[in-house]
Amino acid sequence: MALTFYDCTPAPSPRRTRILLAEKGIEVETVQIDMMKGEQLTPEYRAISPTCTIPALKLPSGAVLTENNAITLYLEDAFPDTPHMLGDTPEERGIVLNWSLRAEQEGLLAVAEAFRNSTPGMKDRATTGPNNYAQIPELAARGQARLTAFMNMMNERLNGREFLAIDQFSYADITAMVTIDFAKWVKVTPTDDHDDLKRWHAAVCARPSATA
Ligand SMILES: N[C@@H](CCC(=O)N[C@@H](CS)C(=O)NCC(=O)O)C(=O)O
Repeated sequence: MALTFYDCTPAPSPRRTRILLAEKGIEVETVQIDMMKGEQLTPEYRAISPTCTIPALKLPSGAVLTENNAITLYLEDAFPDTPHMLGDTPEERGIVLNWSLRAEQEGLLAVAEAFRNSTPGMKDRATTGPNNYAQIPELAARGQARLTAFMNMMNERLNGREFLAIDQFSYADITAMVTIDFAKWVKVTPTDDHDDLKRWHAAVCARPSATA
């Protein structure tokens, strides 16, 4: 089954897809989209992904998924014999998605808010997508504050737990791991108080998929 994955190696969002693919052992054809050259905004890529974002996954039918959450749901159902990244029961699926969405909304988007509103190279690119928006410095400060709250929340959640959502590695761990690594871009790392967060992060980073 031919799947085409639109990737950009240095960027955090397609890394979520790469880790998922590696954990599940799914082969895809990969096309690199160079964001440093603005390739995500070209008419050619816009015809594939109108959101002008990476990742995107083209399915055998020609349909294109532009959201990690949709890509994960699709791959989980289309390849049921590969390791389950959303758990094994309806309850686990709900819990995994719940925690992945929390990591995305409270963590990943906080880093993006801090990064995109403070980085000189992102001037007028404060959001992704086809339209340009000016930076708002206050949003950079808010993103930093939200990120600190996220790390505290994660540390608390991981107390006495091996994984973020359920008793096995899941999509929630992928989203959260990518978020903690992305936070380095805005110079935020777990502190000495974050023992459980650091233990969990070291363990998930030791998995072979982390280097995908
Ligand atoms: N909804 C997407 C968001 C993807 C996203 O924000 N990707 C970034 C790279 S990490 C992007 O495409 N940026 C394009 C830009 O900055 O113009 C997902 O999580 O799958």
